[in-house]
Amino acid sequence: MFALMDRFLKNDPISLQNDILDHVEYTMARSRFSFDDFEAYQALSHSVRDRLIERWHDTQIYFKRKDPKRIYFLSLEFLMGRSLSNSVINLGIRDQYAEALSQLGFEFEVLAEQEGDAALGNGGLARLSACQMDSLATLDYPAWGYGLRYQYGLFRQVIMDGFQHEQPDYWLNFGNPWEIERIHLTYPVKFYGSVEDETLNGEIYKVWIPGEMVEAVAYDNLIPGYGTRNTITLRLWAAKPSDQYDMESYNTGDYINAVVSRQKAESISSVLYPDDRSYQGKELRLKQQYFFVSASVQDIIRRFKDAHSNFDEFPEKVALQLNDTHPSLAIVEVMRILVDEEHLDWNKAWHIVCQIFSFTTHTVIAEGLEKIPVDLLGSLLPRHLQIMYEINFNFVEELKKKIGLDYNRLSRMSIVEEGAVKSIRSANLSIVCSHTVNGVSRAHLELIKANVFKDFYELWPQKFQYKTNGVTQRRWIVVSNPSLSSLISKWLGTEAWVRDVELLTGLREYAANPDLQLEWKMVRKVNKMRLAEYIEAMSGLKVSLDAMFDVQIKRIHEYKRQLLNILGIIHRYDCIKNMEKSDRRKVVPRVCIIGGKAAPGYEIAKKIIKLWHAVAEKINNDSDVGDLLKLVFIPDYNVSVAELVIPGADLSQHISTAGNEASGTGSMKFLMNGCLLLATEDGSTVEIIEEIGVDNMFLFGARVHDVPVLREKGVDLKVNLQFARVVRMVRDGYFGFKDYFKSLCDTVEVGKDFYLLGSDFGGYLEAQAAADKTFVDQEKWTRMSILSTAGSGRFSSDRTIEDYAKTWGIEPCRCPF
Ligand code: 26Q
Repeated sequence: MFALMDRFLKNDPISLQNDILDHVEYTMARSRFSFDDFEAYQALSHSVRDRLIERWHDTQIYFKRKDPKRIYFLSLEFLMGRSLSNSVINLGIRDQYAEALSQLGFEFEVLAEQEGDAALGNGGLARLSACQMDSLATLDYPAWGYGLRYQYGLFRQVIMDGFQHEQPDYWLNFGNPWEIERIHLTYPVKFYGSVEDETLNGEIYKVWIPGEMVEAVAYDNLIPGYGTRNTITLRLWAAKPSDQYDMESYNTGDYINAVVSRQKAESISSVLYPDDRSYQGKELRLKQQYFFVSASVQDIIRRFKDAHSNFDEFPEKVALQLNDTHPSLAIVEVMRILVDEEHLDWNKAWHIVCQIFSFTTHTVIAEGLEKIPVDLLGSLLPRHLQIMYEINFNFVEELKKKIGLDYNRLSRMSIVEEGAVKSIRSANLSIVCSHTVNGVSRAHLELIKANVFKDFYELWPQKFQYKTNGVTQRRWIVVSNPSLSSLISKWLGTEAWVRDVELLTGLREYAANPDLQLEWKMVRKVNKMRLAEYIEAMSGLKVSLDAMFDVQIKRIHEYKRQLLNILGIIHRYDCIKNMEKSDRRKVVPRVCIIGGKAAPGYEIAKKIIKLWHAVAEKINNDSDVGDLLKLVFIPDYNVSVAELVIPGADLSQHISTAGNEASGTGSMKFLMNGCLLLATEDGSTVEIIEEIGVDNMFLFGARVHDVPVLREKGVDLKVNLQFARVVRMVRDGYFGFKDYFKSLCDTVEVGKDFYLLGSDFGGYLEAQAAADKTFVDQEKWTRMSILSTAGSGRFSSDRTIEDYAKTWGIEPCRCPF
């Protein structure tokens, strides 16, 4: 054993330096005497990767030996962001690397900036998957993530004349040191074709004769835990042409066309779909879903069969988590393999399936639920459609026994939706076949119980649970805000909070301590400075550090109400303009920062982006205003931009119309960093209020139960003069582009204001005024800021994962070396 231990890579600065130089020379094929920052970053990454591989091997061998029940997390999206800093921090060797590099004349932080983001996801759901992988590794759970290795991640956002333009994200162009290509780890994935009967030993089985076959190749991304040797796998699949299947086409003599058509296989994993429900029913999207699900399920069953011969043990060894309905075909794929390929009796296979799946929904509204047209499914996956019909037939028969012949209810609950376009309801399939249905916050569970899944809740109340989302404090404090991290450790006298985040509550007793307050303010100021430098480098705009940095960063969506933010800013501007010059001294200066992408086909969201720019153009160039109000748009918002912006924010806005945000996780990152929240009582905010108290944030707006009443009643604009006035300014072309903004203004007219901007406007302005008033009292503000961080522990993804672990029935399996 000791001889083996000796083989481990060493982590002292000299050994690290030698490793980096070896990678410069032998991996990058550059001279060790001359290499630039990017080459240094690549060599550094390879040296880190070597260390990850060592731990990963040990972990995988240990898991194999112990054979615990495993959790397989299936998600079509993972927003991992950058890997370098996170990896070295979790490995516990950041300082050693920094020293090694400084002796070579490089700065760790500068090299870390060379890395591009892995943006294989849209927003909340995808970043949640990434945070949960970090927690699964840190908490020693035997877990695998499965997803798709898109060649192009989420589109890059470029702003031209204030308009959003989309460009492809060529994230793999400069290589990706963080993945391990496993060319021999492949599975065939079938499409199209027909289903035939085959008789074997007197039994009739279904056989799917495919019309097309592609190969799924595994790319492993290693996820290190913090404070543990455990390192788990995020396995992403890429599509490649299949060798075996295509031999035929070469024999036809048309060699060139055969090669070209084979290359089409790769398009399956080529591009991530932006979050836009109008993309539903697209064949490529369905192909992506099945491709990744089929490869993952084959891999999971192969691993099970390596150690077991009896499928009765499957539920004791395997748990599958469906991240929204996107991977719901996994249910049918498991059924298909068990029945058609493993030749299990249908009832036995069904019994197994019902014990292994747990489903999480991230949606609030019925329109957001996924549907697959039956025609499309029948052509692409003929056998799966048959299996779905059979599952549905059995389900509806059982249901009739329970609820009788209530045809309206039966048709609402059916997996198959009859209608103009006959479709499969992925959510119904997922609910019927999963042992647990999870909401992402307490309020979200209440909503789905009362609305979208009411029928199912009444049938199976025990299936419905919630696991409030969380974010990892490793990335969102330690990596992104190292100075706050050190300050917290200093005052708590320990770094243990990095694994045991509840310890942050220990800060509460020092919240009013002048020494901590002083140091806290210093750290926050330095972070603001970093953000101000970024803003200046990006836009040329100089912002004052004395101003309140007020931030709203998230996907642009009507329900998230970036428009409310803009209209509030117009009101503020209007007030400043109409004020006596002498009164302007009393105005609390603000830098209003917004960032986020609009789905390419979402016209209104794109108009919101343009309106921001039009308003910014006017206000930022108005000499009456000066430093009192500045507007900044951060283009191409992504994970690494968030890491920079969040620590520098004083105030952040989470202002969705109540009942629309399933959870929201951005708020949790701001909370951890001591940023005060201005928010509505929506999603997880309700639980944040319980942790930090109403007095520690700025709340406003209609509550969930008020919303239907207000929508019905509408708001009298004669009463709400302020709102009418600011909308009119936009309508009248005060900021230009009068015709272009007309349809946007129409969305908030009386009777059409679905997201209730008009009725919430007064409360919004009051909450903003309360924030101004508090900001002037820096002692109070800093106390609230410390209490925010102190109360953020419940919103760690470590807690979320502990909650899920109970549902999945898994135990930690800690690699002992
Ligand atoms: C659907 C059809 C076709 C193509 C793409 C899609 C698609 C892709 C992504 C639909 C939805 C998504 C993502 C949804 C999402 O991120 N939801 C958010 O999930 C967070 C984590 O639970 C919550 O905090 C947010 O409230 C929720 O909006």
